[in-house]
Amino acid sequence: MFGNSFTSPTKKSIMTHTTHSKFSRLLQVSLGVSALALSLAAGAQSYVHGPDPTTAALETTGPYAVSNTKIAAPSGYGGGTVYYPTTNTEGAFAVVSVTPGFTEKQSAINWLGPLLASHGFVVVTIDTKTALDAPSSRAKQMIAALKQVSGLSANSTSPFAGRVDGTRQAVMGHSMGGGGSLDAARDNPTLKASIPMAPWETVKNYSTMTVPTLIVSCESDTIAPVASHANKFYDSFTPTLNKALLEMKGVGHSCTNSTTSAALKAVIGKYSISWLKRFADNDNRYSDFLCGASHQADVSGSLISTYKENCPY
Ligand code: 9J3
Repeated sequence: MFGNSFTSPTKKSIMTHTTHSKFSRLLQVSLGVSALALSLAAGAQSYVHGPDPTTAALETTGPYAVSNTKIAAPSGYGGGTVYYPTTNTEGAFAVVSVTPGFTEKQSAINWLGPLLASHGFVVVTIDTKTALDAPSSRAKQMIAALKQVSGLSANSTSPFAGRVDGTRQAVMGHSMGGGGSLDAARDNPTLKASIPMAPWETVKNYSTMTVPTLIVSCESDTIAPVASHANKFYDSFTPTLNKALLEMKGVGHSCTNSTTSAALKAVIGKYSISWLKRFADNDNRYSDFLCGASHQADVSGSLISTYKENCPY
Protein backbone atom coordinates (compact mmCIF):
# COMPACT_ATOMS: atom_id res chain seq x y z
CA MET A 1 0.00 0.00 0.00
CA PHE A 2 2.80 2.40 0.75
CA GLY A 3 5.68 3.55 -1.34
CA ASN A 4 5.02 2.10 -4.75
CA SER A 5 4.10 5.01 -6.94
CA PHE A 6 4.89 3.08 -10.11
CA THR A 7 2.00 0.64 -10.08
CA SER A 8 -0.69 2.78 -8.51
CA PRO A 9 -3.65 3.30 -10.83
CA THR A 10 -4.63 6.42 -8.94
CA LYS A 11 -3.59 10.06 -9.11
CA LYS A 12 -0.64 9.77 -11.46
CA SER A 13 0.06 7.19 -14.07
CA ILE A 14 3.79 7.13 -14.56
CA MET A 15 4.09 4.21 -16.97
CA THR A 16 2.39 4.63 -20.30
CA HIS A 17 2.99 2.84 -23.55
CA THR A 18 2.66 5.88 -25.74
CA THR A 19 5.53 7.73 -24.12
CA HIS A 20 8.05 4.87 -24.46
CA SER A 21 10.67 5.81 -26.99
CA LYS A 22 12.92 3.17 -28.49
CA PHE A 23 15.66 4.67 -26.39
CA SER A 24 13.79 4.35 -23.12
CA ARG A 25 12.75 0.77 -23.98
CA LEU A 26 16.36 -0.07 -24.62
CA LEU A 27 17.31 1.47 -21.30
CA GLN A 28 14.63 -0.49 -19.51
CA VAL A 29 15.91 -3.69 -21.08
CA SER A 30 19.51 -2.91 -20.28
CA LEU A 31 19.01 -1.43 -16.82
CA GLY A 32 15.90 -3.25 -15.72
CA VAL A 33 13.12 -1.35 -14.01
CA SER A 34 15.15 1.50 -12.64
CA ALA A 35 14.20 4.96 -11.52
CA LEU A 36 16.05 6.33 -14.52
CA ALA A 37 14.09 4.33 -17.05
CA LEU A 38 10.80 5.02 -15.31
CA SER A 39 11.36 8.74 -15.27
CA LEU A 40 12.36 8.71 -18.92
CA ALA A 41 9.17 6.81 -19.66
CA ALA A 42 7.24 9.58 -17.99
CA GLY A 43 9.05 12.17 -20.03
CA ALA A 44 10.45 13.79 -16.89
CA GLN A 45 14.17 13.98 -16.46
CA SER A 46 15.73 12.64 -13.31
CA TYR A 47 18.83 14.24 -11.77
CA VAL A 48 20.21 11.45 -9.66
CA HIS A 49 23.07 12.43 -7.37
CA GLY A 50 24.73 10.25 -4.78
CA PRO A 51 24.47 6.64 -3.61
CA ASP A 52 21.24 4.78 -2.93
CA PRO A 53 19.81 6.30 0.27
CA THR A 54 19.49 4.53 3.61
CA THR A 55 17.90 5.72 6.84
CA ALA A 56 21.29 5.95 8.55
CA ALA A 57 22.79 7.94 5.67
CA LEU A 58 19.88 10.39 5.61
CA GLU A 59 20.10 11.08 9.33
CA THR A 60 23.62 12.46 9.16
CA THR A 61 26.05 14.40 6.98
CA GLY A 62 25.94 13.25 3.36
CA PRO A 63 28.62 12.06 0.93
CA TYR A 64 29.68 15.42 -0.54
CA ALA A 65 32.40 17.61 0.91
CA VAL A 66 31.07 21.16 1.33
CA SER A 67 32.55 24.64 1.17
CA ASN A 68 30.81 27.94 1.77
CA THR A 69 31.20 31.50 0.62
CA LYS A 70 29.53 34.76 1.57
CA ILE A 71 27.64 36.68 -1.12
CA ALA A 72 29.70 39.85 -1.52
CA ALA A 73 26.95 42.11 -2.86
CA PRO A 74 23.48 40.70 -2.19
CA SER A 75 20.91 41.93 -4.69
CA GLY A 76 17.33 42.19 -3.46
CA TYR A 77 17.86 40.71 0.01
CA GLY A 78 20.01 41.44 3.05
CA GLY A 79 22.85 38.94 2.94
CA GLY A 80 23.65 35.37 2.06
CA THR A 81 25.95 32.42 2.50
CA VAL A 82 26.22 29.77 -0.20
CA TYR A 83 26.97 26.19 0.83
CA TYR A 84 27.94 23.99 -2.10
CA PRO A 85 29.33 20.53 -2.82
CA THR A 86 32.98 20.85 -3.78
CA THR A 87 32.73 18.02 -6.28
CA ASN A 88 32.97 19.19 -9.86
CA THR A 89 32.50 15.90 -11.62
CA GLU A 90 28.79 15.26 -11.91
CA GLY A 91 27.05 18.34 -13.18
CA ALA A 92 24.92 20.95 -11.50
CA PHE A 93 22.78 20.66 -8.39
CA ALA A 94 19.34 22.02 -7.54
CA VAL A 95 19.48 25.26 -5.53
CA VAL A 96 17.61 25.86 -2.25
CA SER A 97 17.15 29.09 -0.31
CA VAL A 98 16.61 29.00 3.46
CA THR A 99 15.13 32.10 5.12
CA PRO A 100 14.88 32.83 8.85
CA GLY A 101 11.90 34.32 10.72
CA PHE A 102 10.92 37.57 12.44
CA THR A 103 13.95 39.10 14.24
CA GLU A 104 16.08 36.12 13.19
CA LYS A 105 19.33 35.95 11.22
CA GLN A 106 20.89 33.18 9.15
CA SER A 107 22.20 31.67 12.37
CA ALA A 108 18.64 30.57 13.22
CA ILE A 109 18.50 28.17 10.26
CA ASN A 110 22.08 27.76 9.08
CA TRP A 111 22.36 24.18 10.35
CA LEU A 112 20.59 23.25 7.11
CA GLY A 113 23.27 24.78 4.85
CA PRO A 114 26.10 22.27 5.30
CA LEU A 115 23.69 19.37 5.84
CA LEU A 116 21.68 19.79 2.64
CA ALA A 117 24.76 20.68 0.60
CA SER A 118 26.48 17.49 1.78
CA HIS A 119 23.61 15.52 0.24
CA GLY A 120 23.94 17.23 -3.14
CA PHE A 121 22.30 20.65 -3.22
CA VAL A 122 23.53 24.21 -3.44
CA VAL A 123 22.04 26.06 -0.47
CA VAL A 124 21.81 29.78 0.15
CA THR A 125 20.90 30.86 3.67
CA ILE A 126 19.84 34.48 3.71
CA ASP A 127 19.40 37.48 5.95
CA THR A 128 16.42 39.63 5.09
CA LYS A 129 16.78 43.37 4.42
CA THR A 130 15.41 44.07 7.86
CA ALA A 131 14.77 41.44 10.51
CA LEU A 132 11.16 42.68 10.71
CA ASP A 133 10.16 42.12 7.05
CA ALA A 134 6.73 40.58 6.40
CA PRO A 135 6.39 37.11 4.87
CA SER A 136 5.38 38.58 1.49
CA SER A 137 8.63 40.56 1.43
CA ARG A 138 10.63 37.52 2.52
CA ALA A 139 9.09 35.64 -0.43
CA LYS A 140 10.47 38.16 -2.91
CA GLN A 141 13.84 38.18 -1.18
CA MET A 142 14.28 34.40 -1.29
CA ILE A 143 13.43 34.42 -5.00
CA ALA A 144 15.97 37.21 -5.54
CA ALA A 145 18.62 35.16 -3.73
CA LEU A 146 17.92 32.07 -5.85
CA LYS A 147 18.17 34.18 -8.99
CA GLN A 148 21.45 35.78 -7.94
CA VAL A 149 23.05 32.50 -6.85
CA SER A 150 22.00 30.85 -10.12
CA GLY A 151 23.50 33.77 -12.05
CA LEU A 152 26.75 33.73 -10.07
CA SER A 153 27.15 30.03 -10.82
CA ALA A 154 27.37 30.90 -14.50
CA ASN A 155 30.41 33.09 -13.79
CA SER A 156 33.64 31.11 -14.12
CA THR A 157 35.29 33.14 -11.35
CA SER A 158 32.67 32.10 -8.78
CA PRO A 159 33.84 29.59 -6.15
CA PHE A 160 30.71 27.57 -7.02
CA ALA A 161 30.99 28.05 -10.79
CA GLY A 162 28.90 25.53 -12.70
CA ARG A 163 27.43 23.92 -9.57
CA VAL A 164 23.87 25.37 -9.84
CA ASP A 165 21.12 24.17 -12.12
CA GLY A 166 19.00 27.34 -12.01
CA THR A 167 16.05 25.56 -13.61
CA ARG A 168 15.57 23.60 -10.36
CA GLN A 169 14.96 25.96 -7.45
CA ALA A 170 13.36 25.33 -4.06
CA VAL A 171 12.51 27.38 -0.97
CA MET A 172 12.60 26.73 2.75
CA GLY A 173 12.18 29.01 5.72
CA HIS A 174 11.27 29.34 9.39
CA SER A 175 8.22 31.12 10.74
CA MET A 176 7.78 34.31 8.66
CA GLY A 177 10.39 32.72 6.40
CA GLY A 178 8.05 29.71 6.24
CA GLY A 179 5.13 32.00 5.44
CA GLY A 180 7.36 33.53 2.79
CA SER A 181 8.10 30.05 1.43
CA LEU A 182 4.35 29.48 1.05
CA ASP A 183 3.93 32.85 -0.69
CA ALA A 184 6.94 32.31 -2.96
CA ALA A 185 5.73 28.87 -4.04
CA ARG A 186 2.19 30.11 -4.65
CA ASP A 187 3.50 32.98 -6.78
CA ASN A 188 6.30 31.08 -8.55
CA PRO A 189 4.88 27.79 -9.82
CA THR A 190 8.15 26.93 -11.57
CA LEU A 191 9.72 26.25 -8.17
CA LYS A 192 10.22 22.52 -7.69
CA ALA A 193 9.65 22.25 -3.94
CA SER A 194 8.79 24.23 -0.83
CA ILE A 195 9.44 23.39 2.83
CA PRO A 196 7.83 25.91 5.20
CA MET A 197 8.97 25.28 8.80
CA ALA A 198 6.79 26.43 11.70
CA PRO A 199 5.23 28.71 9.08
CA TRP A 200 3.55 31.98 10.12
CA GLU A 201 1.33 33.99 7.76
CA THR A 202 -1.86 36.04 8.00
CA VAL A 203 -2.93 34.57 4.65
CA LYS A 204 -4.55 31.18 5.22
CA ASN A 205 -5.71 30.10 1.77
CA TYR A 206 -3.16 28.44 -0.51
CA SER A 207 -5.62 26.62 -2.74
CA THR A 208 -3.75 27.79 -5.86
CA MET A 209 -0.51 26.11 -4.73
CA THR A 210 0.96 23.76 -7.32
CA VAL A 211 4.53 23.43 -5.95
CA PRO A 212 5.08 20.22 -3.92
CA THR A 213 5.04 21.37 -0.30
CA LEU A 214 6.25 19.72 2.92
CA ILE A 215 5.19 21.67 6.00
CA VAL A 216 7.23 20.98 9.13
CA SER A 217 5.46 22.13 12.30
CA CYS A 218 6.09 22.07 16.05
CA GLU A 219 3.22 20.63 18.11
CA SER A 220 3.54 23.01 21.09
CA ASP A 221 4.23 26.16 19.05
CA THR A 222 2.62 29.16 20.78
CA ILE A 223 3.96 31.75 18.28
CA ALA A 224 2.66 30.10 15.11
CA PRO A 225 0.18 27.66 16.65
CA VAL A 226 -0.44 24.65 14.41
CA ALA A 227 -4.23 25.07 14.62
CA SER A 228 -4.15 28.60 13.21
CA HIS A 229 -1.11 28.34 10.93
CA ALA A 230 0.45 25.05 9.70
CA ASN A 231 -2.76 23.03 9.73
CA LYS A 232 -4.76 25.80 8.07
CA PHE A 233 -2.22 26.14 5.26
CA TYR A 234 -2.13 22.38 4.74
CA ASP A 235 -5.90 22.07 4.75
CA SER A 236 -6.19 24.79 2.09
CA PHE A 237 -4.07 22.79 -0.40
CA THR A 238 -5.89 20.90 -3.14
CA PRO A 239 -6.33 17.14 -2.74
CA THR A 240 -4.02 16.48 -5.70
CA LEU A 241 -1.09 18.66 -4.61
CA ASN A 242 1.99 16.65 -3.67
CA LYS A 243 2.02 17.56 0.02
CA ALA A 244 2.90 16.41 3.51
CA LEU A 245 2.79 17.76 7.04
CA LEU A 246 5.38 16.63 9.59
CA GLU A 247 4.54 17.72 13.14
CA MET A 248 7.26 17.30 15.77
CA LYS A 249 5.96 16.15 19.14
CA GLY A 250 5.83 18.36 22.23
CA VAL A 251 8.20 21.07 21.01
CA GLY A 252 7.91 24.82 20.49
CA HIS A 253 8.30 27.38 17.71
CA SER A 254 12.05 26.89 17.27
CA CYS A 255 11.84 23.12 16.81
CA THR A 256 13.25 23.37 13.28
CA ASN A 257 16.04 25.80 14.15
CA SER A 258 19.77 25.47 14.73
CA THR A 259 19.11 25.25 18.48
CA THR A 260 16.93 22.13 18.23
CA SER A 261 18.05 18.67 19.38
CA ALA A 262 20.23 16.34 17.33
CA ALA A 263 17.37 13.82 17.32
CA LEU A 264 14.97 16.31 15.75
CA LYS A 265 17.61 17.48 13.29
CA ALA A 266 17.99 13.87 12.15
CA VAL A 267 14.28 13.57 11.36
CA ILE A 268 13.74 17.06 9.92
CA GLY A 269 16.93 16.71 7.88
CA LYS A 270 15.89 13.31 6.52
CA TYR A 271 12.45 14.53 5.41
CA SER A 272 13.85 17.76 3.94
CA ILE A 273 16.53 15.91 1.98
CA SER A 274 13.99 13.34 0.79
CA TRP A 275 11.48 16.01 -0.26
CA LEU A 276 14.10 17.97 -2.18
CA LYS A 277 15.53 14.82 -3.79
CA ARG A 278 12.10 13.57 -4.79
CA PHE A 279 10.79 16.85 -6.21
CA ALA A 280 13.78 19.02 -7.13
CA ASP A 281 15.87 16.11 -8.47
CA ASN A 282 12.91 13.92 -9.49
CA ASP A 283 14.75 11.06 -7.78
CA ASN A 284 12.28 8.27 -6.98
CA ARG A 285 14.76 6.45 -4.75
CA TYR A 286 13.54 8.73 -1.95
CA SER A 287 9.86 7.78 -2.12
CA ASP A 288 10.26 5.11 0.54
CA PHE A 289 11.38 7.72 3.06
CA LEU A 290 8.26 9.81 2.39
CA CYS A 291 5.66 7.10 1.85
CA GLY A 292 7.05 3.60 2.46
CA ALA A 293 8.22 1.33 5.24
CA SER A 294 10.98 3.70 6.36
CA HIS A 295 8.43 6.46 6.75
CA GLN A 296 6.02 4.21 8.65
CA ALA A 297 8.76 3.38 11.14
CA ASP A 298 9.24 7.10 11.80
CA VAL A 299 5.54 7.64 12.41
CA SER A 300 5.55 4.76 14.90
CA GLY A 301 8.40 6.39 16.81
CA SER A 302 8.30 8.95 19.62
CA LEU A 303 9.34 12.17 17.87
CA ILE A 304 6.40 12.74 15.50
CA SER A 305 2.98 13.74 16.85
CA THR A 306 1.14 13.97 13.52
CA TYR A 307 1.98 13.15 9.93
CA LYS A 308 -0.30 13.87 6.98
CA GLU A 309 0.43 13.03 3.36
CA ASN A 310 -1.19 12.19 0.07
CA CYS A 311 1.12 9.43 -1.08
CA PRO A 312 2.04 7.89 -3.44
CA TYR A 313 4.68 10.10 -4.87
O1 9J3 B 1 8.77 34.77 12.17
C1 9J3 B 1 8.22 34.45 13.24
O2 9J3 B 1 8.82 33.96 14.23
C2 9J3 B 1 6.76 34.84 13.37
C3 9J3 B 1 6.64 35.55 14.59
C4 9J3 B 1 5.55 36.45 15.00
O3 9J3 B 1 5.05 36.25 16.04
O4 9J3 B 1 5.24 37.53 14.29
C5 9J3 B 1 4.34 38.42 14.94
C6 9J3 B 1 4.42 39.76 14.33
